Order: sequence, then C-alpha cells, then structure tokens
Amino acid sequence: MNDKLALPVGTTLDRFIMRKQEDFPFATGELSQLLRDIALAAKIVNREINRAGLIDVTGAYGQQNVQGEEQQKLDVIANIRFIRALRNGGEVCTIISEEEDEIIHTGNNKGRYIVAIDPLDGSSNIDVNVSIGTIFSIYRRLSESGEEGTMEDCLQNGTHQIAAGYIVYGSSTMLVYTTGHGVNGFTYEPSLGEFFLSHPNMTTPKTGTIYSCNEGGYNSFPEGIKNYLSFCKESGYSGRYIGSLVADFHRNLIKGGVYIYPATAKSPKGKLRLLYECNSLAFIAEQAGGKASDGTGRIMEIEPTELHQRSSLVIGSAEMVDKVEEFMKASVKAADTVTAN
Ligand code: AHM
Ligand code: MG
Repeated sequence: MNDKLALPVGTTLDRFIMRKQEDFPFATGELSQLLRDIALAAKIVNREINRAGLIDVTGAYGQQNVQGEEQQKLDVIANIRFIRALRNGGEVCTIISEEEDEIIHTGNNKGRYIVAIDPLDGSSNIDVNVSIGTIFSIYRRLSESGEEGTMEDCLQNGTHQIAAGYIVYGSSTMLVYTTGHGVNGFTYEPSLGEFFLSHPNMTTPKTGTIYSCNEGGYNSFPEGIKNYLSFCKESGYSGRYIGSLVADFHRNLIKGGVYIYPATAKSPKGKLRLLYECNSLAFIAEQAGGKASDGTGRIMEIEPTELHQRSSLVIGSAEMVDKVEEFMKASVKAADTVTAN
C-alpha cells in the first residue's frame, strides 16, 4: 500500500472516501458519492435489523424470489432501501439485485455505474438474531451514456469490478470495501450514526485452521471436497459455520480459514450467486491477499451468462484455497484413471 493513502483509525467513512478520491487524479467524485449512498442505506437497514424483534419485520413476506426461495420481510425492506438510495444518488444507471427477476433501470441514464447487490444475505438467520449481511459490486457501464444500461453491462466478469464491499450486521455493524487498492473496514458507532475506520489495510493470513462448510450436504459433495474435509479433520482444524456467507467470510478473513460451498445434489451448480455474492467477496479476498475459486479456477474470471447464475465457491486464505483445488484436481485424475482402466 502507498503510505500516502494511509489514514488513521477513527477517520470517518465519509472523510476516508473523500481523501482517497483526492489521491486519484481526474476522479469525478461520482464513485465516492455512490459509496456514500450505499453506506447511508446500510445505516437505515441496520436500524431496521436492530429493532427487528420489536416491529413487524421478521418472518416470511409471503412471496418467492426469482430463484424460488421464500423472501423474508427484511429481504424485501433491504432491497427497497438500497434501490431507493442508489436511484436517488444518480450515479447508477442500472441495478441488479438478488431479490429482483430483471434488471432495474434507475432512470439515471447518464449514470456511469452498474451495481450488483444482495441486499440481505443469510436470510435463514434473520429471525434468530444471528449475523446477516449485505454484499455489493460496482462496475463501470460499457454502453454509451444517455441510454439505459444493457444486459452486457451487467454480465461483466469479476475482474471488471471497480469496487466491492459488504456490510456485516453482527455484534457490531461493519462496512468493509475495496476499490482495488487494498481493503479497509469501518465500524458503525450507532450513537453518532457514523462508520469509523477500525480495520485499515486488512490482510488475511496466508493459511489458517478454520473450515466453514455446511456438511449436511456431504453425501453429494464432489469427491475432492469430501477428501479435503477429511484432511481438515485429520489436521485438527476447527469447523465454524454460521450459515451467513458474509459473517463466515469476515471471520475467516480476519482469522485465516476457508469457506466452501460446493455443488450438491440440491444445488448442482452450487448455491451461491456469481454476480451478487461470489465476485464481490472474491475481489475483497484477493485484495486482502487471499483467493477465491470455484474449486477448479479463479471466480473472477468466470464469464457470466445469466443474472442469477450460481457457482461453487471456495474462498479465503490463499494456501487453503490452493489445497482445495489440489484435492479437486487429484480426485478428477483418480476418476480419469479408473475410467481409463
Ligand atoms: P441467501 O442469499 O438466500 O441468504 O442464501 C445465501 C446463504 C449464505 O449466506 C450462506 O452461506 C448459505 O446461503 C447458507 O446455505 P445453507 O443453509 O445451505 O448452508
Ligand atoms: Mg445471498
């Protein structure tokens, strides 16, 4: 990291974003404003989450999203809050959301940015006071300004992200983001209504001893993943699985570990969404010195072909992700040998 970019712990998110912008010549300030819009919506969603047990926002909304999953009321509320903030901000021409079937045109056709968002991740944990999160990716539009954004704008691979981040609504609320120059984390101070820099220049340990995986699906996991899980157990690793991707990822980012959601019989292409979940966290993982793979190759190089595309995900400490890929490769080789014989 460039020292010139270092700012002290306690710097407010707004000031931090503004100061970073000053370090980039020709920056127009639009991306900075966009990040601030996201932070504002995050504060509002945080407020709703914090009083979830007291007001009527828990439980099912009574509808399914495009992927046939039951929407929770807070899923819907968070979706509305983020879309409203992004629409009002004016920098974004098009939004894609895990909760929406189709592309959302904001009406700001001069907006230079595309946002992909999972407004509230970890739906199954909403009603039980367990950490949940928001995940976002920002891309520059490819189409001409002045028109609505296009499908091509939305289906860019992860290497084209210009910023990505997440908010974890946990024991404290944190916003972590990257613009491709390292990763910084901010903790929310509710009485002041501000995010403050608390985790500057976050880096993830090269390796760790935590694996996070829903082993309920074990019987239908690929052989390579089964073998890796046996390796984890033989090595005395700790299993830690919250069931909220953001929270599991955040813990592993800090402590060192690997999160695995492989293909299963129930979700043959994996459960997690490439555009709303995998790419964003992959960008952050790589910026922090970690890795993200689908078990065979780099997540950010997968060319998306549809909005709600799913992928297997192996993400976290670089050496652990490499190890999973090794086990995957070895199992394919072993299967090939058996077939050849
Ligand atoms: P969601 O976007 O509908 O909340 O689904 C994504 C979540 C992840 O946060 C979490 O890691 C995973 O689904 C948990 O799935 P499972 O219950 O199959 O372990
Ligand atoms: Mg999700």
